[in-house]
Amino acid sequence: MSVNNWPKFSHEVSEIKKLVGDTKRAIIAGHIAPDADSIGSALAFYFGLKQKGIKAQVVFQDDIPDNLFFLPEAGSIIKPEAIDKEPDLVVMVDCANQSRTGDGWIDQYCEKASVIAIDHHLVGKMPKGVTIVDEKAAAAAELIYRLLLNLGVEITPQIANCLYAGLASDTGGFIYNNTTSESFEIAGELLDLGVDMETMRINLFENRSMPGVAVLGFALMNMRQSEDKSLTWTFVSDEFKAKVRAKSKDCDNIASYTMFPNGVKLGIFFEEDLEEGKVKISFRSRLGYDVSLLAAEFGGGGHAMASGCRIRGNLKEIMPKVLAAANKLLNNK
Ligand SMILES: [Mn+2]
Repeated sequence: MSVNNWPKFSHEVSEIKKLVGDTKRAIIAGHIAPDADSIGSALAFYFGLKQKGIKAQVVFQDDIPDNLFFLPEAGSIIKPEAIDKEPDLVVMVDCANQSRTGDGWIDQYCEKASVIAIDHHLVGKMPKGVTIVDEKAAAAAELIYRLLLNLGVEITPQIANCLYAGLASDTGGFIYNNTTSESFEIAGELLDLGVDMETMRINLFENRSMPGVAVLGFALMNMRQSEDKSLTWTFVSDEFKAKVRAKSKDCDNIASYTMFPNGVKLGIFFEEDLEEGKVKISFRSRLGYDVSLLAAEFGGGGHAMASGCRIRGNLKEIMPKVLAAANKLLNNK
């Protein structure tokens, strides 16, 4: 695909060109519980704006996961309260929904500034401003890559590494169904532009903390499967987390193991966090069961095959409700 051939979004691209040309200060935000795609895409766009002489700050409400600090400039990412000057441009990446960026901190900025949203999730209400939403894209990073090229940004090794991290992570290392020939095409181009594969693999797919290994073991030991095998679920209790000194971040990337038992169609991972008074829930699915519906039912979001939500309460209260909803989804298809 040639650089300037992105017919699907040519109108949006020219709108964004205009906006960027008028911008002096920007903030770039991603979604809560940030992942490599949200952070990598935000940082890549930050470097792109910097090339254009624009002062930008990358803002996330939630902490950056430890394993993603290897991304260039990840250490400069700020919390909303640290925004020091009014931006004239707000960019949302990997989420096109103001509410996905947190508890509403972004609303005041969106009211006054121009807004750009780049996303590959199912989006309910579009924000004001210019949106590039493509559910067929495997990662927001794919869209950011095309956009940066169209804006005339030079894809430096820093940008390439940020984008590759998003793409590799959202495709599970290029094995999920969302992976397309275009994903490989873009990955190939990024590789040639300076991606460090070993650093990527270690930070995205290995590098688990020892408490993280312990909670994974607990979750595997406590995994249960419905009689017909279609539903698998497991949990990590607050009690066990305390015992092995595991924090919430040590419980990342456990949900995908619920899809390991044979016969499973839908997997659920529950993480109890009594300090926050919430249970964090991750859904996984295959064979066309849409778990974004399930997450949405409980106020969360995500993709058809991977989604999540947080519910106030403890495991004992929450698990039966969520399992019942999951059974309903399985039985109604
Ligand atoms: Mn994403």
